[in-house]
Amino acid sequence: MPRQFFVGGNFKMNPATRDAKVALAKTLNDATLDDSVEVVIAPPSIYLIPLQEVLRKDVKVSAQNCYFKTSGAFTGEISPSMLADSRIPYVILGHSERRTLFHETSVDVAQKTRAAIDAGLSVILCVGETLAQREAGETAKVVQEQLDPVIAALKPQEWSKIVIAYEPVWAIGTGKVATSAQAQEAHADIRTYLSSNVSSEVAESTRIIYGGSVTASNCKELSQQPDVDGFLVGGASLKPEFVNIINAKQ
Ligand code: G2H
Repeated sequence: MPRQFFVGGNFKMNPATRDAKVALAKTLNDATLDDSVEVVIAPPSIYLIPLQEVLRKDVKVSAQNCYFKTSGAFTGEISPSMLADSRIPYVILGHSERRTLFHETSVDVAQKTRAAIDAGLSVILCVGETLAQREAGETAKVVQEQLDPVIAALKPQEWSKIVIAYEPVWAIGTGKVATSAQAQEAHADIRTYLSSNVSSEVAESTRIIYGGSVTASNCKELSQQPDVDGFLVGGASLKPEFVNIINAKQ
């Protein structure tokens, strides 16, 4: 079965006001979107429920993070079961900003992934190398090390709830997008690794999306790569051009 194209909008801690977020929802509500694409937007957690209420029903929402415990004395955290209870279907885990600024390890990310799956959520699992790691020829190794604890934590059938976002750190918010050849190579390497370490079925069916300075002008070429199954979009998801990115395959 062909993999469904997936486009996520990661708002990060943007834009500043509720009105601006409602305006983004309105842009999506009024747009003609390719109905073969799964579209998910990830606003800051305080806006998940209000945005879900105003958004068209074929656009889903995602949290940008969660904790791995169900409840308890964890000030400032949100649990996967709370997201599920609020009918939030997705959570982004392992974004490089979480790994770098908030010191999340790949083991932490795997623990959160396990908890999210247990709560019934789907996960947008982010992996990717730094510029120094790429220049040292370590891209595949770094990504594999990020995937290993998740592979150990999940049963093969649970991979249907995972979308892998390959996001080279050097391309995030920098305007320096990976070339379509670089993205294709990294995505194909991930698929080969899943085939050897989970199963060929999981490798074939898991969506691997690209993130890092995706815009309306570079998305078409990237979308034509055989192993690029969509995008995780940051800056451009806050602009009307997000609609063009959703419709990249048309
Ligand atoms: C990568 C991406 C979204 P941007 O972080 O996850 O952001 O498109 O701004 O590089």
